[in-house]
Amino acid sequence: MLDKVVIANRGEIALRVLRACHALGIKTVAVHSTADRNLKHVGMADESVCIGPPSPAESYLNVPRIIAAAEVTDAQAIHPGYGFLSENADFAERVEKSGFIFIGPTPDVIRLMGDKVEAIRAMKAAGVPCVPGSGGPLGEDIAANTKIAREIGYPVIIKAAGGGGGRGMRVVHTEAHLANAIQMTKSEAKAAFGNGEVYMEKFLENPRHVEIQVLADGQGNAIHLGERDCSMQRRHQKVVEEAPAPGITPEQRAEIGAVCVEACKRIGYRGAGTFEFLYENGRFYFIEMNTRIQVEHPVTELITGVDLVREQLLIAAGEKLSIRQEDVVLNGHSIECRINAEDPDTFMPSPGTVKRFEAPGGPGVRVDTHVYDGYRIPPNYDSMIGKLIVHGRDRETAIARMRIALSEMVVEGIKTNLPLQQRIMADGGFQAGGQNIHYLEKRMAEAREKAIGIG
Ligand code: MV4
Repeated sequence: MLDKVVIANRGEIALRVLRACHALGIKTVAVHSTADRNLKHVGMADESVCIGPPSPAESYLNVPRIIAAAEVTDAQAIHPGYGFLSENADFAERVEKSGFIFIGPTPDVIRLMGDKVEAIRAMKAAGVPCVPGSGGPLGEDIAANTKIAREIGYPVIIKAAGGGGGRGMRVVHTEAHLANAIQMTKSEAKAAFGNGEVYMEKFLENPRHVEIQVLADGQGNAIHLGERDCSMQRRHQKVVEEAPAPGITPEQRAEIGAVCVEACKRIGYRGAGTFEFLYENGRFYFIEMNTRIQVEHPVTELITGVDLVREQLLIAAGEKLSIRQEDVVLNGHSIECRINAEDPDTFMPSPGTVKRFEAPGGPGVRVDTHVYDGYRIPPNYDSMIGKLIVHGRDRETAIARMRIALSEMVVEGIKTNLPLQQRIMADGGFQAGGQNIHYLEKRMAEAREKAIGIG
C-alpha cells in the first residue's frame, strides 16, 4: 500500500482525498497557497507545505514546487484532484520521471484524450458510438470542408481539438457561414490552446449530457459504474447532477457500459475515468473523455456503494480491481446540488467570510465541503464551496430529501446559489426528469423576463 500521498489540490476535493487516504492508513501532505493556510484539510493533513502565492499559476499549477514538496516529505504519490493539473499530461510525465506515482492514467493516455480529434479516432476504433463528423482535423480546402458539412448535414459544430468542456466551439447553420466559422475557430483555438486544429460534427440540437463512470486497473481489468445525468447546467458549468439518468433502461446501461469497458481495455486505461456522451432520441454519442475524478463522483458512489477515491488509491498502489462488473448493483437514486459562493442574480463570485455555517443531515444526506464557521473564502479560486448530495430509494424521495436538506443548510456572510437550487428542486420540469442541456438556461431566462415584467 502507499505510505504517503501529496494532495495537489484545494477545497472540498482535497478534503475528500485526505479522508480516503486516512481511511486506508495512508499519510497525507497538503500543499497549499498562502491564501489557503486555513483550509480544513491543511489542518488535518500529517504535513503541509506552502507552495506559493494565491495565484493558481504560482501555486496549484506550479509543477516544480509540487514535485519538490513530494521530495522533501518523502511521499510516494501525488493525487491531482480535479481541475488544476489533473489532466495535464506533461505534469503526469514529470511526476513519473521524478520517481513518484501519478494517481491517474498514464501520461500518454491523458495526452491522447486531451487531443479531442485523436480521442474520437481512438474511441471510434474501439467501437464507441460517436457523433457523425469529419473523423479528423479539417484542412484548409474550403471546397473539401463544404463537402464534409453537406454530407453531415447542417447544423454542424466546429470544435477545437485542444478544447473541451465547452471552450472553442462554434455552431454553423448554413453553408454561407462555414468557411468563416472554421477560420475564426482555428485562430481562437491557436490563441487559447496553442493548437489551431479543428474538427466538425453534426450539431445535436437538444441532447442530454449523460456520462459513464469507469474504473480500470491498467492490468487488463475494467468495470463501469453506470451513468450520471449532468444536463442541468449554465454556461458549461454543471449545477445539478444525478444518477442514474432518468429513463435509461438497464439494457441501455449494460450496452453502453460494456462499450466503455472494452474501450478502456483497448487503450490501456488506468484509474477512474468518465466517458462523456450526448444522449438524443435514445442514442449515445461520445464527445470526450475525462481522465480525472469528477466533481459529481459522489452520486455514483451513493448508488453503487463504491468509494471511487479509495479505488483510485488502490489502483495507484498497483492492486488489481477487486470489484467485478456483476458486483456493481445500482441502488436507488442520488442527486447532487453544487453550492457556489455567488450572487444568485448576477452569478458573480461572492467571496468573503462565512459567518455561520450549518450543514444539513439525516438519512441519505451527504455534505462534501471544506467550509466551516468563520472560514474566509479567498477570491482567487472557483466559486464552488461544497456539494450537497442526497440518496433515496427513488428519484422522488431523493428530490424530497434534497429540498429539506437545502432548507436546513445555512451559509451566512456570503451570497450563495442555495435559492437557485431550491427553485430547481421545486421546478415541475426538473421533477419530471430527463430535461436537455438547454432546459435550465431557458427556465432561468423565462423567470427573469417575468420578474422584469416582459413576456
Ligand atoms: C456538442 C453539442 C451539440 N452537438 N456537440 C459543450 C461542452 C463540450 N463538452 C461539448 N459541448 C457540446 N457539444 C455536438 N456535436 C452541444 C454541446 C453543449 C453542451 C454539452 C454538454 C453539456 C452542456 C452543453 C451546453 C452547450 C453545448
